[in-house]
Amino acid sequence: MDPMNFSRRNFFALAAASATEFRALMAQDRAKVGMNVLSTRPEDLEMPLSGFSDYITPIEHFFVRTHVYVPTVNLNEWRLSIDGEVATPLTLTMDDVKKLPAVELVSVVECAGNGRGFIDPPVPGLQWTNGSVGNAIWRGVRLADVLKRAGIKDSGKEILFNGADVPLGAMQDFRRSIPVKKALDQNTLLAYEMNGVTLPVKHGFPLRVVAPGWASDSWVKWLTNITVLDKEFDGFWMKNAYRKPDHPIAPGSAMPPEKMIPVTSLRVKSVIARPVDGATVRLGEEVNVQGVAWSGDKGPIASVDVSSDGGRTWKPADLDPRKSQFGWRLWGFSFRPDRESYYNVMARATDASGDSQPFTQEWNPSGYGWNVVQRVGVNVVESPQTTMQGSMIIPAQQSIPAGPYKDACLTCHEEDVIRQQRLTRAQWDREITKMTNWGAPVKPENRDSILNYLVQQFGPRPR
Ligand code: HEC
Ligand SMILES: Nc1nc2c(c(=O)[nH]1)N[C@H]1C(S)=C(S)[C@@H](COP(=O)(O)O)O[C@H]1N2
Ligand SMILES: [Mo]
Repeated sequence: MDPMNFSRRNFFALAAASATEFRALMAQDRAKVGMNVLSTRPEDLEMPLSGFSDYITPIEHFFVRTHVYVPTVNLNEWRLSIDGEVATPLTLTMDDVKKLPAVELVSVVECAGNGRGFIDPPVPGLQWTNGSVGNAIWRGVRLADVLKRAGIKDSGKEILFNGADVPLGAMQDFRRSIPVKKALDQNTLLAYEMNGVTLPVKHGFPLRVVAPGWASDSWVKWLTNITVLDKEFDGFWMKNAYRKPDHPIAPGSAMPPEKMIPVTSLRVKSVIARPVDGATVRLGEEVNVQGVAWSGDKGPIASVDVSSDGGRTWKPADLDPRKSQFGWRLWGFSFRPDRESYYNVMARATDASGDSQPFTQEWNPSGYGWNVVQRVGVNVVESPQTTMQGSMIIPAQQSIPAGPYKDACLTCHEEDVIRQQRLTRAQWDREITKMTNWGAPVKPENRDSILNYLVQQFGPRPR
């Protein structure tokens, strides 16, 4: 299998579909600004910390997560099909969809892997820090209304979604299913607008699933097919990816996917937008701590507490009046340091069920669900010199030697996704197997040298 042929095939498929319309659609999207680029191709973009000062995240700061390249969708040809365990299979145009009652809601969308970059020992995957999350206004129709028109049979248990994106190489198509109960929830939508504009191409034009309170792997973009199944979908993206143990396991150990449970609800969490870690403040000035908090199925944010002394004492933050069941809540807290010192500022959110953020994370093999209490250091001094900026550092691009590694690993994506990893030999060995299964042309006689190179260049962090 030659992955160049695969990527070329995808490229020509795109080009042939309607290059002009695609370019026009992309041009109508707001350009992304100031994002952390985790992968250029397929595109994965992280929102900077400053984005946590907005109640509604502007599209130019909204994170992007794509497993493969963004597909072209021509609205005139686009159809939504509903089939499987239904009384009446349907094929809908966008006009048909828009005839159903329109519903609008504010909801956080957060990637299950948000915060993976903090997990220790490190695990493979995009090394997100805080910003694979955003809060948007979604407008669309209730999935329940669409399903009612088709009529779910008694045998229908799970709703499977597929989008127009095309897999790379031999990887499986990105498809996800959710239980009927979640699908029929009145807040589960099929959205065609985001923040008052047509759903942008990168966010799933023309239609995407909105599953409020759940991690965004279930929020399928570029939706084209809904299939009612009599059981959970058994493809790779349900049975291998997006699963975690249902109990703590030893850090660094592996667990077979069938022993793990699917990622569903988000966990209560808060992020400090400012001050940034390492900021310097003049003695006598107020320190304004500000951020957002959100939660999942267990109920909205009830309170956020802030500590300025490393967790010894806590005081409640002020909550912004703007709130909704699934949106995030802005909060603020000020204190006036009374001496020169390094202040460890922490924020801890609690949801309506009484769940609070943990102080240490239960490790899991794919690094899902990070919600540890965040800490930022604030240096209070008489006369400040400079302000440090805290941000994730991806080492600068080095020149990549021609050879088996380049040929096998740098066709579908760039080296950026590889460079951010810090993995053991065993973890790199599993990554090579995963990529080989997806069609990476790793010749058996080169496998060892590729593995050695990866371990040498991108091995575990020194302890
Ligand atoms: C056939 C195309 C293809 C080839 C060739 C390929 N990859 Fe990938 N790789 C992907 C795709 C697609 C993703 C993104 C998957 C996602 O976003 O979930 C990816 C993601 C990754 C990641 C991020 C972690 C993860 O598992 O998602 C690493 C690390 C990686 N590849 C390493 C490699 C290495 C090392 C090689 C060479 C042995 C290689 N890739 C060759 C398709 C490929
Ligand atoms: N069709 C399709 N839908 C998808 C994905 C994808 O790769 N293909 N990625 C999912 C994941 S893992 C995330 S985190 C969200 C990201 O949504 P966003 O790019 O609009 O922020 O889309 C989800 N929906
Ligand atoms: Mo995700």
